[in-house]
Amino acid sequence: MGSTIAYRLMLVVAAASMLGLSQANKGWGSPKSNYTGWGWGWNSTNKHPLNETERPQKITVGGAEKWHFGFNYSDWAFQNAPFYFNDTLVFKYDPPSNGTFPHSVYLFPDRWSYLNCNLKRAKMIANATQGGDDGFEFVLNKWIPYYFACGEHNGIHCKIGGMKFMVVPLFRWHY
Ligand SMILES: *[C@@H]1O[C@H](CO)[C@@H](O)[C@H](O)[C@H]1NC(C)=O
Ligand SMILES: *[C@@H]1O[C@H](CO)[C@@H](O)[C@H](O)[C@H]1NC(C)=O
Ligand SMILES: *[C@@H]1O[C@H](CO)[C@@H](O)[C@H](O)[C@H]1NC(C)=O
Ligand SMILES: *[C@@H]1O[C@H](CO)[C@@H](O)[C@H](O)[C@H]1NC(C)=O
Ligand SMILES: *[C@@H]1O[C@H](CO)[C@@H](O)[C@H](O)[C@H]1NC(C)=O
Ligand SMILES: *[C@@H]1O[C@H](CO)[C@@H](O)[C@H](O)[C@H]1NC(C)=O
Ligand SMILES: *[C@@H]1O[C@H](CO)[C@@H](O)[C@H](O)[C@H]1NC(C)=O
Ligand SMILES: [Cu+2]
Repeated sequence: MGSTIAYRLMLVVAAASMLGLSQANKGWGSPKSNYTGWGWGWNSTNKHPLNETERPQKITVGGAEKWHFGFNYSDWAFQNAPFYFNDTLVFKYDPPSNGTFPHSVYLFPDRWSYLNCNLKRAKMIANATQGGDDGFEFVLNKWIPYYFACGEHNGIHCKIGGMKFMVVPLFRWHY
């Protein structure tokens, strides 16, 4: 009994430490022969990958790059797809300070606004300070396309800073 609990605790710790490595894996169509299919956080040197019947994952947007000007997040989203229903995206960015550009997180209501980086009807979901510390967390809990962008500098970060991407969460069929 006691050992079972200890074992479960170890699993939780292992899973938690693996969640931090959300960058490591790639999405569909990966040619890697050892690709396991659902393995967010898979780390090939770790002998205990998450069970295939996975819980939702926490994914840091941009991975180690976090959320900043001048990184192609569309590319990142494409390479890190698929994302799943109830996965959590974590946006990490420094709060405004001397010498750093502030960032934020907006959701566009439609594809047109997204393509044009038109913020008129976009909704701010995280302000310039909310990306600090552990970051701003957003759960993909609707089955819709999500259009994310940074809303700073009147859309400039979105337009030329690469700070926008789209995600359509999939269902995990084997719950
Ligand atoms: C797949 O696993 C085998 C055996 O563990 C290993 O020899 C091989 O290098 C791996 N291939 C890739 C692409 O990781
Ligand atoms: C995989 O996990 C091991 C042990 O936790 C760690 O030392 C190693 O750096 C990780 N590898 C990658 C590619 O993240
Ligand atoms: C994963 O979990 C399922 C359900 O709990 C279990 O049947 C299965 O054996 C587990 N697989 C591995 C590789 O641990
Ligand atoms: C998503 O999370 C909500 C709230 O925790 C839960 O009620 C729902 O069953 C989950 N849905 C799936 C498909 O995991
Ligand atoms: C910002 O940096 C400048 C030069 O490094 C310094 O003089 C100024 O006091 C700083 N302002 C704040 C608010 O830290
Ligand atoms: C950002 O949002 C947080 C949490 O809602 C709030 O405490 C903070 O004052 C806001 N900051 C700015 C600059 O609006
Ligand atoms: C990001 O990368 C994609 C595909 O690689 C490319 O089509 C797109 O123009 C790039 N966006 C920016 C802002 O550089
Ligand atoms: Cu920005």
